[in-house]
Amino acid sequence: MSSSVSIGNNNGVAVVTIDNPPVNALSFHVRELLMQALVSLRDEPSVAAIAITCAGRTFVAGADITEFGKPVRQPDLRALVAMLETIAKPTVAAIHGTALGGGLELALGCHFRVADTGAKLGLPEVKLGLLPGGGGTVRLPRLVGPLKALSMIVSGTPIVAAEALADGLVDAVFDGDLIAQAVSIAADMVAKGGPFTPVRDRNDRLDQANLPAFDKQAAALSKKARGLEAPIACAQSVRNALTLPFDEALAAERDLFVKLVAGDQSRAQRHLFFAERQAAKIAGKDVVRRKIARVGVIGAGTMGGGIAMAFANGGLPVTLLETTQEALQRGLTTIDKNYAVSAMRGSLSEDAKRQRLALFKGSTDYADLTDCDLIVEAVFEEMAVKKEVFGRLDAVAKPGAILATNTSYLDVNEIAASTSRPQDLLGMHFFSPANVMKLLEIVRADKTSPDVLATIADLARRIGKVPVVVGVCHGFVGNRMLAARGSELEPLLLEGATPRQVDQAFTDFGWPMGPFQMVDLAGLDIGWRNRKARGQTADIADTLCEQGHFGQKTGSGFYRYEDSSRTPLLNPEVEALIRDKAAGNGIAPRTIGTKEIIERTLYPMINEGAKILEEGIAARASDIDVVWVNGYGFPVGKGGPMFWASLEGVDKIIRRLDHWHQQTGKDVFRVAPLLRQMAETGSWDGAAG
Ligand code: 3H9
Repeated sequence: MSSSVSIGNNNGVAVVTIDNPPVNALSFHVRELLMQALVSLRDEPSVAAIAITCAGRTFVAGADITEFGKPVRQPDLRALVAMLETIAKPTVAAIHGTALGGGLELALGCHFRVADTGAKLGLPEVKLGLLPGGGGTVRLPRLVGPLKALSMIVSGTPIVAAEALADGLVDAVFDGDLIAQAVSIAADMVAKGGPFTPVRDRNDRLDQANLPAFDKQAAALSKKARGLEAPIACAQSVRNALTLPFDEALAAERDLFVKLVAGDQSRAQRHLFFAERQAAKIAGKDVVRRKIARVGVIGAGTMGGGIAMAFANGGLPVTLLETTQEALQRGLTTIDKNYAVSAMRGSLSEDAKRQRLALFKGSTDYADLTDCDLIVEAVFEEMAVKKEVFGRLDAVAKPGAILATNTSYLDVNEIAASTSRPQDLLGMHFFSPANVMKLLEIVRADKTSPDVLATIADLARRIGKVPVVVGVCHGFVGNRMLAARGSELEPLLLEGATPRQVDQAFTDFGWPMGPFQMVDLAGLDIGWRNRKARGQTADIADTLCEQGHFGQKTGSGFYRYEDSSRTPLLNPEVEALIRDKAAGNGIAPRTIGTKEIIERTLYPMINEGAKILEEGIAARASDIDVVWVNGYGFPVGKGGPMFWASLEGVDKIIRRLDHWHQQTGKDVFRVAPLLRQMAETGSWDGAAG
């Protein structure tokens, strides 16, 4: 038999091993061979029991995602699991690594499941815009109960082996030789004698009395779905397990799966799955990475503190540097408080909190950075200040240390040129709060060496970030496109829209918040400072700043905030200011619809994305999508701006941009040649990068 499925025999217990690197996905050839193997073992008198296990680093991590959207080739996963359940001999799944999606569904077809202590088990299909389509929604509740199944399936978050044991998902957890343990359990079951009940027939945890509690939890989870169909379908399907006979619930799960897998949302989320992995691949696989054992962070403010926490969360020791003892103490106290809050909320154990805090070393002396392999600067956003910092670093950092700037806008080439080692310098643009936000823009300067880029991309994944390499320009990928997105916001207000209406259009689209809420949260002063530095103005926002309205931190911005609450309230003064400014500019207010708000903000942003690709600032359109979904909350169900452009229709986008360009002459509406090419060829290829 082919090496992707092999059979061994251990005193009457057949051991079926799946070997389909890298993650043992259930591709067609694996399903076909597995089916043949199981049928032959079912009918083979000398085999008393069957154990299913995997070679390599993990148990089956799911169906093969690359097969979705193509015609299904039989046997499909459902047929495989149904076949497993016809076997009267005891069947045992031996789980190491991750049993995810179709992998866990396969294991649910077995009578017993045993796991390695380090194993994780889950049904993450929802993250791909799907629901478990191999019977997971109807079998899992039979083992762990409907409430637990609901939370696992709607969140998609895997649980660890110990939790799986406590919940009844696995029957035993072992350290050491897992296969030997699985064989031993199978042999014990043979000795004990059957019949063995398949999971489909275990109904004791499906108590109808749980329905009200279930519906309450499902309603709470659905509220958070923000327009995504998959979480709702997941909840519905688990409910079916509780209210319908097994076969009917299974058929309903299938129908929901078929609908979701063909839909735009799942296509978008699958696109993002591969886009994130693609973005993390830096050219030059064979490049030798530098060793990063200790990190230095300069600046213990909000950004520096968050960056330091991000490294500590990834298990790296951090030296945190400030100019004064007081500033350092303030920064360390904030870090302490942040971890205390996580511990209080239960997302971090007391032990883990202590371990993380033990990784911090504070200092006010640059000489203490000499043992750092990477030093990240997070000081005030001004070129002169940055240059001074790097001048000092140049003098103390050890040879080969990587130097990084966390600038959001400044020219990284200019910063690199101010050191004697530009090949070791790059940008690491974290997003606030840096310990939470997943995006890391890695800014490649002209002289950054390939091994520095590759080292930082690997490090980013090690600390749980999603890295994207970008080139040098004002604002890199994210903030440059953010400026394009914002270019029509004030004109929209002057023409008659309100901040609330614009924000509502954004949240209806699926953004977590609208642009005016966002600017109130971040502080209007940040954009004001930026505009002043570039000689730009914004009629309304500048006036608000001149009057001291910086947003949430001052209790008023585009909205009002009462008693340090974060709830945005209508601000009649701002509405009056807008009407005043409009009158001053001779603009008569008109009714502006949601569609116009979305088009005038998102189309220029896509156009800017095309320009960014032309210039080689981003290497792929999918990299831009990864930036926007992970750094700015672009709705995952729409796949990022460049993916969404295709859904929206590139022709239509161009027509509108051309029209606005003719009307206003604004550069932001000048259609990028690559956007026109995209309309003709359906591909973003041909970008400079
Ligand atoms: C499902 O099961 C549906 C069923 O309910 C119903 C069916 C009818 N397929 O992430 P990594 C590739 S839906 C194809 O870098 P890690 C990945 O693209 C599925 N390919 O490694 C990458 O390729 P490359 C439910 C897959 O160690 C390589 O493997 N399951 C799949 O950081 C390494 O991946 C999931 O959603 C796949 N299923 O993380 C689990 N998975 O090297 C999805 C991975 O060419 N997978 N690849 O770039 C994961 O979460 C992570 O890959 C895992 C390993 C945690 C397993």
